[in-house]
Amino acid sequence: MKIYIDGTFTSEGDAKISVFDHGLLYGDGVFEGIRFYSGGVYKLPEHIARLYDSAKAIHLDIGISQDEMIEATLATIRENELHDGYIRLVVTRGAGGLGLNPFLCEKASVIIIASRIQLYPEEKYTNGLKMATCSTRRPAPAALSPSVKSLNYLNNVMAKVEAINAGGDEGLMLNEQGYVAECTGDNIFVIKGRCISTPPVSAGALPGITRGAIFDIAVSLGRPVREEMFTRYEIYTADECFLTGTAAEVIPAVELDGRLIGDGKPGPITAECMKLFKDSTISCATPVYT
Ligand code: PXG
Repeated sequence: MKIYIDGTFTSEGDAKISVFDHGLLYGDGVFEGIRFYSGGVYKLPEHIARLYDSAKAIHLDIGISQDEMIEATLATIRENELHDGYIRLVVTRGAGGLGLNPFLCEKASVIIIASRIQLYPEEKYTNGLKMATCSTRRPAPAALSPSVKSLNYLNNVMAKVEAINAGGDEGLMLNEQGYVAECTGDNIFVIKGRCISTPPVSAGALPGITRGAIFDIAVSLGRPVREEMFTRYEIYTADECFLTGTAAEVIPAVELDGRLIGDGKPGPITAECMKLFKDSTISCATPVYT
């Protein structure tokens, strides 16, 4: 694999950054995970806009324009001659001193890695995931906005550890008030009767790109998504539940904390959303090869 670092392609073995980079020392930086399907990058401008919003929020000057970032992303896929896969954009604060002050870092570093990702085995898309509630809460907005996709994912990593130790595939994360926020790397949707609901961003959810795609799909199904606060009760008693994320795409969740959701099988609206999402991956793409 060829890795893009600050405008240059390097072979995987030679792709290295400074041990003084504040991305490593303090988790000081931002990232994006993006999919490409059949030579088209899914919702590329949306992902790049979110990356620049995350950077703005942490007072990080990426140093290149959004258009240049789009071109660099496409160039990395071309360089590796890929048609289907996953692309990780990482922007670090850059090399600085052994002190927090980010203004002493000379300039941000941009790293682009094209690869593959399979988060869950195929069987989980057919039979659904098991979730466990984590005692690790989403950070309060006054600590670090949950909308920032920062390199500091330790909170999510700790929640994932809890979920796995509890025998779950994915961990449900609550906010400080005990309302459902999202999962460790995915947004969550519940369906009850004709209603599809998901927590608002203000509950601690990342404004997921896949989440946004489901909003459009739900409108096309004549049942727009309701953004509302809910607790675990609404998941235990839901008819259906599914998770969304770039890596996971749309995946059914059939159990939470030992309770079956609905009849414990993926439901029909989930199946419809999975199918319509697959269709949308082709129609919302920026071509890599023209
Ligand atoms: N919530 C969080 C905390 C995330 O990190 C999502 C929701 C879904 O957002 P998108 O825009 O992808 O629909 C994410 C994204 C992983 C992994 O390895 C997870 C994400 C991205 C890349 C890798 O689990 N999560």
